[in-house]
Amino acid sequence: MTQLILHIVVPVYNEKENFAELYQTIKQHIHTQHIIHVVFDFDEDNTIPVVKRLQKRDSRLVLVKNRYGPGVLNAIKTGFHSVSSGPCLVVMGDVSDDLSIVERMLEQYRRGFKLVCASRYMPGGQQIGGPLLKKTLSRFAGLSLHYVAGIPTRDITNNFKLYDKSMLEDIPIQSKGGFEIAMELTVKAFRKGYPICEIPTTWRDRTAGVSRFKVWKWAPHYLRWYVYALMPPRLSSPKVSGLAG
Ligand SMILES: Nc1nc2c(ncn2[C@@H]2O[C@H](COP(=O)(O)OP(=O)(O)O)[C@@H](O)[C@H]2O)c(=O)[nH]1
Ligand SMILES: [Mg+2]
Repeated sequence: MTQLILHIVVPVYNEKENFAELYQTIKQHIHTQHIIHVVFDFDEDNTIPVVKRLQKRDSRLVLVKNRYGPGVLNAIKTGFHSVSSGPCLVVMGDVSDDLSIVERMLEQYRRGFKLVCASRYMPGGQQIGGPLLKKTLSRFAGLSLHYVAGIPTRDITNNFKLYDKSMLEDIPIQSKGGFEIAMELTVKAFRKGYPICEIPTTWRDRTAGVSRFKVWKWAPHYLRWYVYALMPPRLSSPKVSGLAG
C-alpha cells in the first residue's frame, strides 16, 4: 500500500505575525507525512521571508504564487492545482483552525470519506470571537442546510476541510467571490453522491493581523450556493454508499 501524503494548502495575505506559529502547530499535531503549500498573491507579501527562513530546514514547505490572479478564492484554487493526488487540507494562515483534529480527519479519509468537514456547529464544536453578523449568518446557513437540505455537515461555510483531489477534479468551480468556495464544493460533492462527514472543531478568531473577510461584498455569492443547495437536485445518484459515520 502506498504511503499517504497529506497536502496542506494555506492561502496567505501578509501573515508574518502568524505563520511561524501556524507552522509549529502543524508540526505539533500532524504526524502523517505532509507537504505545506503556502499560496501568496504578490512578491512583497510579508509572509514570504518567514516561510523562506523555515524552508532552510524543511524542503516540504513550498511557496506557490497565486496563478489565477489576486484574492483568496484564486489562492485556494491555485493550491488545489499544485496538488497531484490524495488528501488536500485547506487551513487558514491566521491560526484560527484547531489542527489537533487533523489526524482524526485523515482517519475518516482513510475510511473512504472524500470530504471531511471541520464543524463548529455540531455538538462539541465551538466558535470563539469574530464578528457577530458573520457568525450568525454562517451558523444559520450551516444548520438550515443540514436540517432542510440534508447536507451532511452542520458547518458548510467553514473552509477548514479535507478534500480528496480526485473528487476536486470532478467538480468544476464556479465561485466568483472568496470563501464561498467551501460551500460550493460541499453542495456539489453532496449532489454527486460523494461520502461526506464532519468532526467537531473549535475556531478562534485571529489575535494578530487583519481579517480580509468581506461580509457584504461576498453575501450574494454565499446566497447563490445557499439557494442552489435548497433547489431539488437534478438527476444525482449516490456514487458510494454504506460508509458508517
Ligand atoms: N492569498 C490570499 N490569501 C488571503 C487573502 N485574503 C485572506 N487570505 C488568507 O485567508 C486566510 C483567512 O483570511 P481572513 O482574512 O482571516 O478571513 P476570516 O478568518 O474569515 O476573517 C488567512 O490565511 C489569510 O491570510 C487574499 O486576498 N489572498
Ligand atoms: Mg481569520
